[in-house]
Amino acid sequence: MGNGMVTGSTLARKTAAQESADNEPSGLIGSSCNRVVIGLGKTGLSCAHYLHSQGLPFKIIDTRENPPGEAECHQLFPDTPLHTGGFNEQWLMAADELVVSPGIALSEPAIARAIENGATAIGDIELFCRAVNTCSPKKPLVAITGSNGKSTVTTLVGEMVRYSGLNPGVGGNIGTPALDLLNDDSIDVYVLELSSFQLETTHSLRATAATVLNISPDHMDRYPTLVEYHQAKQRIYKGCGTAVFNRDDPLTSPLLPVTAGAVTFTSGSPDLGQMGLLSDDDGVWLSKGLEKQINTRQMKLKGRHNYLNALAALALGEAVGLDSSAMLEALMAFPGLKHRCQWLGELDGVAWFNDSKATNVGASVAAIEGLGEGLEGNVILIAGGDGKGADFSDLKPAVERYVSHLILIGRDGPAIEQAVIDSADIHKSASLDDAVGLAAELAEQGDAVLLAPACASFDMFNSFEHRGDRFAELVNGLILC
Ligand code: UMA
Ligand code: ADP
Repeated sequence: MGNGMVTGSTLARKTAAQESADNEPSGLIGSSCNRVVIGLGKTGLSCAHYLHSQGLPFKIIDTRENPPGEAECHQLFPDTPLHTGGFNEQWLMAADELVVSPGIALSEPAIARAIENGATAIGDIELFCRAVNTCSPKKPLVAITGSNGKSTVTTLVGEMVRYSGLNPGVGGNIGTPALDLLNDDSIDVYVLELSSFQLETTHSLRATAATVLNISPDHMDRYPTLVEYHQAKQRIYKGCGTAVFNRDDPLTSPLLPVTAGAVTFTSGSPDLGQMGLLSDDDGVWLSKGLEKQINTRQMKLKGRHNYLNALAALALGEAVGLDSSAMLEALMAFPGLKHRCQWLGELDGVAWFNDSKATNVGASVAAIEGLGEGLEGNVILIAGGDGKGADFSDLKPAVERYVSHLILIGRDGPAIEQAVIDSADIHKSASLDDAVGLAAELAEQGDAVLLAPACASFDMFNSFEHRGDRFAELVNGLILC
């Protein structure tokens, strides 16, 4: 990981201004608060529903000409002032509180000016936390962030809750806006995936258990350096009960002292009472201290990165009081998520894997190493797309070690080529369809063809799902014909 520029001491030098930005805002909740919701996507719409249900007035701005939630907004909240196609400076400068959607940066000049003018910036997760924190009794809340593995761990913890006979409310960045979960009274435990964007505007989280799974560069088109991205992720630990962090990745360790518990997980041997991996003649075991809990052969999730995800999920589950045997049952049954190192099939001794969700370098490296370690042959890697300003040099060691042919697609293919030059045979394809055809020609028995692009998909597809589905369709076409 080429993130050596960030160290504990760099990050310890937090300025007074940053500290004060971390303080909880007063939470203007009365109807006299001049509130503007920014964004009318999934998040903005969920905020509108929530504020409306609370009888709190608000205006909405979306810079898009036709934001996705516009029709629903007109229909359900016809009296709510809506401004589309740009910012409304007048509304912003008069605002006390901005409820900013994660897709909009706080550094956006119009928003920065309003904050400078005294407006408080919050997000949907802050509204959610204010509501949950004032409920009695307060329901347990598990909060999960990290550069990679968030959705896997969030889903797995949700399953662990379910196997424990409780009702999980799974949401946040994974898809269902957190505020929508408040409509379901039957939820026993909230399990939230939180992005760095959502954490930036969250001040009152106080999760029962929180984790930063790992940190590697991502969203470098939104953050000036890794320091700001790291600081946003660290906000998840604020006021948490148990902090669960990765002993192998110092950037995940809480910057500020954690008042309650802390549990670490590692791919090495665990310390007493901590989570880690122990090996013996029977293979690799997920373990708590010296206690072997489950052999990885009993799990459907594969790859060292997924064993770390499972360790984190077990620690989070324990922190909210889940039953250990129910958690292990959930783990044994969990098949993993689509588009994450998903095995598609085998043809002439060549296995095909869809890891379209590898939208950053860290995820691609984990997939290449996870697959490469167990292969007779080599990895044929298909990569490229919209690199989001990433530095691709961290791909080089994994490519050098495990990849025989690298097939590049998309806008940032040339940037990847520059970064890994001479590490593998490099080919360029004009489309994913061509790349799959070429991979089929190049692959030899014992090889694996892996789509792990290290890039977002938006230059060629609507989403990573669209890209992964097309890949699966092409591979199925090969295998079936
Ligand atoms: N946008 C504008 N103008 C606006 C508002 C938004 O141009 O005024 C653009 C944004 O730049 C972005 C798009 O519209 O390109 C969507 O932004 P949004 O904030 O309206 O997004 P939502 O539809 O509310 O979805 C968000 C998360 N999206 C982002 O953070 C970009 C979803 O995560 C999340 O599932 C949803 O809230 C529910 O919580 C998606 C995501 O890509 C999956 N997340 C990033 C990631 O995982 O890497 C962080
Ligand atoms: P996120 O929600 O953080 O994007 P996902 O669970 O959807 O995480 O996985 C995203 C990508 O990261 C996939 O390519 C997956 O194979 C990879 N991945 C999953 N867990 C880890 C991990 N612990 N470390 C590195 N990469 C991981």
